[in-house]
Amino acid sequence: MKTLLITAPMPAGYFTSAIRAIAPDLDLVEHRDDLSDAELAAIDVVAAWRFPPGVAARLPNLKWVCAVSAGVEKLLVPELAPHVPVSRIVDAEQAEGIAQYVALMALRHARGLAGYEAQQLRREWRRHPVAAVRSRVAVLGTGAMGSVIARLLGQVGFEVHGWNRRSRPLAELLAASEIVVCALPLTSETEGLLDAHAYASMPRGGYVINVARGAHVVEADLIAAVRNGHLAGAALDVQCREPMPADDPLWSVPGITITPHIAAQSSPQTIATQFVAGLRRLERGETPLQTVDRTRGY
Ligand code: OXD
Repeated sequence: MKTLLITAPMPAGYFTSAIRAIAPDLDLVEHRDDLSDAELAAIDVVAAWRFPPGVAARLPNLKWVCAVSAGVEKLLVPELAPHVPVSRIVDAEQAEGIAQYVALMALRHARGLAGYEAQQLRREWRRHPVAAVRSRVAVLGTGAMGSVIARLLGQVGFEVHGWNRRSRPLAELLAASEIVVCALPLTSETEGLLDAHAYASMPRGGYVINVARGAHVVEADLIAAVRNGHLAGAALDVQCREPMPADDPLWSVPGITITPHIAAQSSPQTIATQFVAGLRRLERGETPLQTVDRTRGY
């Protein structure tokens, strides 16, 4: 079977080497914009982060799409033939890494570290009352990522409440949460969930941590809520525009910390191992593992 790798912005070479190391027999093609219709018609499988516009419609013999990521929303394009299964990567190490990032940002906020960093810049040695962290945190998403995040936050002292689409109304939980963590899949139901209404529901001084997808957050509303002092700030590992351009207004909002989608990554080796296992199943006529429900979006 012939596999097309579409991994940008990560160079495909990392994945090609990792796959070749465990399955040298596989026929791999790295995506280029000038691939012809005949070259695309010969593709059986795609391993990808996102489909470039129009490519999914030019793959008449496609049998499987394997995301090189935990989230698959960039692959669920309307042109993708409905019978093609889509799998995702499930990586316990990645979930742990994301949970560590969330704990870091939640503790940094709850322990007031930004204030001490500002004091240091002023060479000011000043103590303030301090207590062990007990803040209430809402973790939106109770799946593979959300559950690991919730467990680690609980271990370091936060009072954690998970939320998913079957839970109580979101506004009610937000009103009782000093910190809100977004670990949801991006679907038509969750896009823009964290908007002006959601921020207004949170208590004054609230803090938002997003490790899911930029589009969960209405960025203009977040900036307004932080600039007007209702929210203390946010840590955004994901943004609506990635890579985030230098003129993006999010860069310069005091209280908002930006990181470039690095909360955690699956290694090319882990992705290669799961991809090859799925491909071997496909070759035996079986369905690959970790397929998503395409109508639900995760
Ligand atoms: C993701 C990933 O889905 O990095 O963001 O796996």
